[in-house]
Amino acid sequence: MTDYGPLTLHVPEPAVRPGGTPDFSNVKIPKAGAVPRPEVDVEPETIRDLAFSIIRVLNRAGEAVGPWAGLLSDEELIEGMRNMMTLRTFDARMLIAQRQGKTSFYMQHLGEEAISCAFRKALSPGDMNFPTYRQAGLLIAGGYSMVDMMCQVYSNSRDPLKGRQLPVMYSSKEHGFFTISGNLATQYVQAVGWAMASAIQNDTKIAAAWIGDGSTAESDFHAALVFASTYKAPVILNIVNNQWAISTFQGIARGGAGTFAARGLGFGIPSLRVDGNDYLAVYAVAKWAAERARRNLGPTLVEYVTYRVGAHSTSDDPSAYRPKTESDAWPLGDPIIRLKNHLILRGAWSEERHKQAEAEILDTVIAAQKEAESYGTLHAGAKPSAREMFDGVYAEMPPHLRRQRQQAGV
Ligand SMILES: Cc1ncc(C[n+]2csc(CCOP(=O)(O)OP(=O)(O)O)c2C)c(N)n1
Ligand SMILES: [Mg+2]
Repeated sequence: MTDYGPLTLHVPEPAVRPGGTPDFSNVKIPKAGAVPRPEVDVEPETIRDLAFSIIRVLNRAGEAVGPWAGLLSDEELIEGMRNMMTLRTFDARMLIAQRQGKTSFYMQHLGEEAISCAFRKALSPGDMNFPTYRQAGLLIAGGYSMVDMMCQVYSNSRDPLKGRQLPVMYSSKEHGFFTISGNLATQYVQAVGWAMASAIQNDTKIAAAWIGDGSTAESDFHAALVFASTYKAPVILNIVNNQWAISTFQGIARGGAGTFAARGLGFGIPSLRVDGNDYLAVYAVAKWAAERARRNLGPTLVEYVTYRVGAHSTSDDPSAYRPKTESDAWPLGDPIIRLKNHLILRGAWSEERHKQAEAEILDTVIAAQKEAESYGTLHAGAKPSAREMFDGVYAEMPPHLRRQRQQAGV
């Protein structure tokens, strides 16, 4: 008879704790330009390696190299730069506004700006994103009004969502930005369903699903992959791996898969990993995946490897669970500095132009903020009318709601 010992449970542990020395030796980083660029109609099983590598364009010297480079002009890159700088400035102002009590809550993108800003460029009018709270770059880069965004954050009288949503949970059908749901991973099933509907109607529009590393542990993520792979839905399945899910490190949701991109392989879905702090690489991969969807070749799964530099939200204090200097040790650098260095090397930008752009952008964001605040903030000025809370749910208001509205006297 075999003598079995007691069973034990494996609980993955982060490499370091607060006070320790940051360690990213688990993030294997290939040289920029090293990963091949397959044709979009490639057989998925022939590119399985791409789920375990990292597609990179910008090298340490700031040059754009390899088969994924060469897609964007100076003007387009400068526009991308300004979009990322605008998002960072918008975040900084809203963070202060939260500390001043002008809103109850805010969530920043610090370090992740390249992902939503560059991805937006790969989409066409009519395509639909199903975003989480960390893709406001889709709106900024898509030309949505910053005043409207701020009014939503302030839940004021001009809030397009009338105070019904948590701050930062924007919605704009016209800008391809489906209403954010706080229930994580629901975005995946909804995006795949929307993409299937587009195909059923023989339309040409594609969808983009968004999820964080931690949220891939939800069953909705896996259910969505079944439908996407079976029906070859025209959808881009984005996973933003920023290393953290509030205080939980990415190793918990990733488990034994090696990478998040590897999750797609079991479904036969082409799965790529990309340097999420490299504007050029994010754009090139998003464009590749969008092309596959448009040519009716089916879904693509993309893992963006990045780092959440800021706190999870204004309700979080990361010093309780990770070393304070961890973001400085992140080996893929800062997306704005990397694009800035590249543009300077191309002769299309300079330190002076960068400073000037920073000042101009700050002025624009402050002007938007002043206008938004003239319509009220959380505790001051005008608010959405209480009467409106009864609107917009039913085509015809049922009697019990009419009664409640009368009782409220609004
Ligand atoms: C279904 C569900 N479970 C839990 C939460 C609470 N929650 C909000 S954000 C978050 C962490 C998500 O981390 P990740 O998916 O990595 O995204 P990130 O915040 O890093 O962008 C959790 C657990 C939620 N909103 N929805
Ligand atoms: Mg995360």
